[in-house]
Amino acid sequence: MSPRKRILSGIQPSGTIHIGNYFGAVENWVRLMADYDCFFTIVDLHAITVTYDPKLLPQRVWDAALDNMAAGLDPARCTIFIQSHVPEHAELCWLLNCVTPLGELGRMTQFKEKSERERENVTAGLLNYPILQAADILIYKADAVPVGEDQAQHLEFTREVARRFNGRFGDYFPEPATLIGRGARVMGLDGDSKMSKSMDNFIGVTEEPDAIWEKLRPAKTDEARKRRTDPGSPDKCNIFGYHKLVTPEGELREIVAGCTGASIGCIDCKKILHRNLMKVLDPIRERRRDLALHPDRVREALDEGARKARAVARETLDGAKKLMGLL
Ligand code: AQP
Repeated sequence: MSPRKRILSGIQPSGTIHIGNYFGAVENWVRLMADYDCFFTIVDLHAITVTYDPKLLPQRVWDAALDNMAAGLDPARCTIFIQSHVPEHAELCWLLNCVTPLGELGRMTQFKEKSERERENVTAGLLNYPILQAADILIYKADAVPVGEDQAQHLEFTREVARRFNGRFGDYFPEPATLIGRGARVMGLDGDSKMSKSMDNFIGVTEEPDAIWEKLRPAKTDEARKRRTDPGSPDKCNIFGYHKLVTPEGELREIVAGCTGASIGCIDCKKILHRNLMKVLDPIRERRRDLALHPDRVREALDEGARKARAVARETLDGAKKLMGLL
C-alpha cells in the first residue's frame, strides 16, 4: 500500500476563527483528514510579524486551538501543533532566506496590504512572512496545501522557493499543489472586501446565535432592493453568497424565486440564512464549550502534535542542511 499523501495548512491565532476561515479552509481540512496524512499548525510565529500584544498572544493561541478542534480537527486523525513548538520551521526559514531573491517579497499582495496598515512598524519579519510559510510547508514535504484563494499567491511563491532550492542543491522538496476550499473567497459583512478579522467584517464561528443575528440583520444586501416590494438579483447580493454555503438546493431555488419576485424581503431571507448557518455552527459552539472544560485534553493533543511534527521536521531539515554543505 502506498503511503498517504501529506498536507499541511496553518491558521493565525488572531482571535476567533470566522466563517471565511471555516468555509475557505477548515471545513476542507476536516474532510481531507480521511484521505491524507494531515499536519495543521497554529502559526504564532506569523502572528508576531505585525503589531501585537504579548500579553494577549497566549490566550489567542489557546483560542485558536480550541476553535479548530471544535470545528472538527481531531487529534486522533491529524497532527495539530503550535508552530513555535517546532523550532525547525524557523531554522529552515533561515536556509530558504538564503535562496530567495529580495525583489519577489516586496511584490506579495499581503505584504503590500499589511505594510500599508502597519506603516509605523514594517518589520523584516513581515517581508519574510512568505519564506516562513514556505518553510512551514516544505519542512513536511507536503504534497498539497488546502487554503482559501487569498493564499494562492503565497503558494505559488512556495513552489518557486522549492524550485530554486532544488535547482541549486539537487531535487529535494516536492512542489506542493494548492487545494482551494468550497468558500474560496468568503466576503465580509460589508460586502466590499474579503471576510477578515482585521477588517472587523466577520461572523465568528463560535459566536452566540443572537450576536450573529445582530451582525446579519443590518448587513448589506442587493442595493436595488430599497423597498420590500423591489425585486432583487441574488447574484448581486452578499447574503446570497452565504446562502450558497449553507442552504440546501431546494430552499436556494425558493430564495431565488422569492427575491427576484419580491415575495420575500431581505430580513426574511436573512432569517432563513441565520437558521441554516446555526445548523452548522451550533455543534461547533457546543464542542468548544466541552473542550474548554477539559483543557488537559487540548494540552496533551498539542504536545503530542509537536512531538510528531518535530520528528518529521528534524529529518527534512537535516537533509536540507547536508545538501547546502553545512557540517
Ligand atoms: N474570507 C476568506 N474566505 C476564504 N478563505 C479565507 N481564509 C481567510 N479568510 C478567508 C483562509 O483561512 C485560512 C486561515 O487563514 P489565516 O489564519 O491566514 O487568516 P487570515 O487570512 O489571516 O484571516 P484574516 O481574518 O484575514 O486575518 P487578518 O485580518 O488578521 O489578516 C487560510 O487558508 C486562508 O486562505
